[in-house]
Amino acid sequence: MKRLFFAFVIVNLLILGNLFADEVVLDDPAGDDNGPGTYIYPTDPVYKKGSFDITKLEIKEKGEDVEFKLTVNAKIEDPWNSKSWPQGGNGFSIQMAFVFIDTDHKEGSGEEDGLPGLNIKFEKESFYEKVVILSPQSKARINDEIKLKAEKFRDKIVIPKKTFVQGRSIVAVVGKKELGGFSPKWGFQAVMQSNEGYPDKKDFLTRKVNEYEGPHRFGGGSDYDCDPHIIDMLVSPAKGGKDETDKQHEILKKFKCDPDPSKWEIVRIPMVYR
Ligand SMILES: [Ca+2]
Ligand SMILES: [Ca+2]
Ligand SMILES: [Ca+2]
Repeated sequence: MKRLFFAFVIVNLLILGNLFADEVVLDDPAGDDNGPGTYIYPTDPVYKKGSFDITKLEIKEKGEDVEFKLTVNAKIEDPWNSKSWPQGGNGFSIQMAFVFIDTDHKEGSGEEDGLPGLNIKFEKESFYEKVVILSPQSKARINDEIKLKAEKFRDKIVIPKKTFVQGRSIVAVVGKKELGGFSPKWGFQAVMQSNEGYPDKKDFLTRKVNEYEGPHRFGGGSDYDCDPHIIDMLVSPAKGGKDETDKQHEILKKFKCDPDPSKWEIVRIPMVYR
């Protein structure tokens, strides 16, 4: 009897333990993988329908780690065989995503500018403290890119311990220490890009959005670097409703282009807070 009682207590503790492990689940509607509503995928057949369409971001505390699981609306493939790349890749090829995190939700506190090549800024209440990179590239390649193009962001960038694929999801495991802890009350924003192995000299492994799509270029934007180079993002309340598609389009349309770069206006994007 006593033994049975202890088994009962242990089972309950395990259940409670799981309840107390923090988790955030954010949904995104399908079919809004067109940025401000106009973007078109590159024409090469590797860019399969739905590959850049975020449907869910799950963030789970797991002991000393935090797991970021980003799901898209297509099976994730590795058409360029990333594991054969010079420094070895993570088993996918065309996607790259960034999870920006606002840990203090204080106006004006943190970094305002998105990483080079994204052409985005954050709203004043949502400047970020950390950004987790979900990339098929090796840690060595990402570190090389930081050195070349993103020194200013070095203390914000978090390269996962490991990144791998599970069906339609990219999973990244990050040390909690590197995030400075974990709280489900933090603000999160996942933006979808495409991994470009031969990026422009200022772009952080990102693929460009131009006026017209090409084999390896998104279309429906501008040839100047004034349009947001993100294909999909999260919007509050992150429940996956149709209203979130409209809101995303509205936010990402607010850029201005001009032959004179001093007249450009870059979009400002929000975070999602639970
Ligand atoms: Ca989506
Ligand atoms: Ca902040
Ligand atoms: Ca979206």
